[in-house]
Amino acid sequence: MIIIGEKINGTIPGVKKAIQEKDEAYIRDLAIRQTEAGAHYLDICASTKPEIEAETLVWLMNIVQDAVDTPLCIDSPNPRVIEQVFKYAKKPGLINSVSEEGEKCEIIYPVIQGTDWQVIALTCDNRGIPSDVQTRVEITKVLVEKAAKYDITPGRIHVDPLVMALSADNRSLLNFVESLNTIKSLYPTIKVTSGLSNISFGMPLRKIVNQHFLTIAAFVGMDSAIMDPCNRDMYTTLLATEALLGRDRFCRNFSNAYRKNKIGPVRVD
Ligand code: THG
Repeated sequence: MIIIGEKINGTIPGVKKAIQEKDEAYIRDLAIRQTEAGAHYLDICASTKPEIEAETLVWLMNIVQDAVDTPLCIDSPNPRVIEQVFKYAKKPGLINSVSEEGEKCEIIYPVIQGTDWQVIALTCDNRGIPSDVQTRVEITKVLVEKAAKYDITPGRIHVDPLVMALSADNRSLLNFVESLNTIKSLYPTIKVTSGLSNISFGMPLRKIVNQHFLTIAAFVGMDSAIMDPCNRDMYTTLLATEALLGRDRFCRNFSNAYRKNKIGPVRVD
């Protein structure tokens, strides 16, 4: 599983405060801790008011890149902001995200044309987030076809089918699985991603529900997850699931992580 560390996000109160107080050490610590916990990419989301979003993102990106070598996942709802800050990334990473809303593809795809950058593609459009599988698949087709015009192959696209809250839509997980299967049958090399926390919105014991979502999603072939790798229960769920799915030879990662007197977890790819 490709882990996209979610903790540098201005919607989290501690991060919001660090941004306001220009607390570099706080951000640096989050970058180091997530990297040491096994993150392959670090999501960077400013979530400030629009006037200062770009400068805040650049500030965050510089701190993170001075602290760790982990590639970035640049997270903004505004494609013009991504376009502006892109040049401050020191190595190729992930763009979060394009969708069929507005001119997102037309702005972002040319920026990553001819690079090794990958992109998260949300299955939503100007009508909003679809609740059915068919519309998700149709939007994916358009996003992939538009990408091809800029030589962006399906292998560089992580489709995020935007899982709904299970408490609002009883078929949320089942629709996610069906979307993943249909999208992968159309484009075998495409990647599927998801945040882990939306599914449990409005439920008690959210973290337990999120962990079980991760297990099922990994089982059906989700490629990447936007998650908190520093959350021990979530990371343990991931290691146990990888072992159960035969992706951890001799259960070495799992054993190294949790047998007494052993060093901490090694990365799971
Ligand atoms: N898809 C895509 N991008 C996304 C999301 C998605 N970006 C934003 C969001 N969803 C994913 N990021 C977060 C960041 C923080 C939290 C949830 C989602 C969060 N964090 C708590 C904290 O750090 O305090 C608790 C974390 C924990 O312990 O599990 O809630 O869906 N493409």
